[in-house]
Amino acid sequence: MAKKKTRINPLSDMPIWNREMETMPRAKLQKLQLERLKETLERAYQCIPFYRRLLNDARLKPTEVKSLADLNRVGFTTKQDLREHYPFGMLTVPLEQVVRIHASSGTTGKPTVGAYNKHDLAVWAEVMARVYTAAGVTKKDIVHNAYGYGLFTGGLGFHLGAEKIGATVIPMSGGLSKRQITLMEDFGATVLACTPSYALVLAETAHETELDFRSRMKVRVGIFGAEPWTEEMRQQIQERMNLEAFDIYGLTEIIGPGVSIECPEHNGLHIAEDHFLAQLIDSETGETLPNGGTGELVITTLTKEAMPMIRYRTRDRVTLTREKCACGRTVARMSKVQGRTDDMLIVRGVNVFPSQIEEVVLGADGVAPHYLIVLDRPKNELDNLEVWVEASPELWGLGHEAVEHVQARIYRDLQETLGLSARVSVLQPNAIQRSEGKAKRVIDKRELVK
Ligand code: DLL
Repeated sequence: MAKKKTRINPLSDMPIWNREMETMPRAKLQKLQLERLKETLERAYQCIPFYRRLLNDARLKPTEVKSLADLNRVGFTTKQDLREHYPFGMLTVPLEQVVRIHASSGTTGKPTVGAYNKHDLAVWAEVMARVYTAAGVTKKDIVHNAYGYGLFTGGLGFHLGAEKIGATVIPMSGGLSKRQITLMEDFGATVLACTPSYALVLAETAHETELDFRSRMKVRVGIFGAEPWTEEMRQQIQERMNLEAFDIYGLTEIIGPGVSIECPEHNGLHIAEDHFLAQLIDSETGETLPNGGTGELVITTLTKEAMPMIRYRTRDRVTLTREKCACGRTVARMSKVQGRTDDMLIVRGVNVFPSQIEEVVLGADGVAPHYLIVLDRPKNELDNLEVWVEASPELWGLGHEAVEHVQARIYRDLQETLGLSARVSVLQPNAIQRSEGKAKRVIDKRELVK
């Protein structure tokens, strides 16, 4: 895990929202997890036929669970399972006890549903309070929340946590970027919450309106997540916005944002392990991987009531460690998401992760941090990989030769990193469409051609 130097406050000054839970000795934490696991399994077994089957197949009665390792005998829950039980087949409570529904739009088929009873909303507020506190946010802060409000969990999840810690929250949602900049300045926002790609759009909008973000804005903390982003992207955002950027992770199926968050060490994201039991598996074999390994993150909720998840396959690839962090937290830490197991592109037989391309593109001089990966398969030909990047206005101003030079450089770097050649196009500024939420970085036309 790459360690970041930027730190605004010394660690010793950093409060921890729930010191008891976040710094609990591991043996004690595991005992608590086991207790909660048994309760969750019992609840799921009694109320949800799908889980009763899963546990019966593993010949495991919830009352017979003796250790956390027993869970390894149980099969997985996948997105497909949720789809088959859409919309409310995974509820343990009657709908009248459900007070909130969220959903995330998938690329195919029906959305994935998340349902909460009152207790679940309290859990969510608690883990989001930990998120803010880990990022150094307090009730004195003004949180500009530009995550989308609505079915997406980002907006309301960040809203809930900000209210829990007593901060002032501006419920902006996404879009209308110029207005966002104006209000951020007028209201004196000190915290920005949005996707990393939208943070860059806001930085750019400020630049276009000739507002010097670095000197005019009071924003000192950014809490960015919901999509993969690299260390290079973090550098760009921190540089342009003069803030400390924290990575936050979460997913609708588990609770929304708040599953894990970086602390000022920036050395992995702390998982709220008293609520979410994290395991790592080899996504090919399904085998559990040891501490320190890299694989697919699998999560079992320990306190969610309305819609518990048992061994949910996130498809997110991370490294997991359980070593104590210098900040004092003892809970497991995951690396930045290194990609999704279903994100991997196979180009001419070579495995390519979009994050590898992002690292090269954002590490290059003279280009803006916006890019698009386009895949095509012309009839009877090999896959065609194109990477579109935008020139910075400065580079564009230098003319054709300078642009070609940068293009050739990126081409060489990509060839070295990926082991295959990609056609690189450095385009004029603003040529690539901006996003207000999760950025779409890959256009795979191969599926359309088939
Ligand atoms: O994206 C929840 C969220 C909202 C997280 C706001 C953080 C901030 P979904 O829409 O269900 O939920 O998408 C979940 O997004 O499985 C990951 O693949 C990806 N993802 C979420 N956070 C990160 C992150 C929200 N920090 C899916 N880095 C997950 C990389 C992330 N990928």
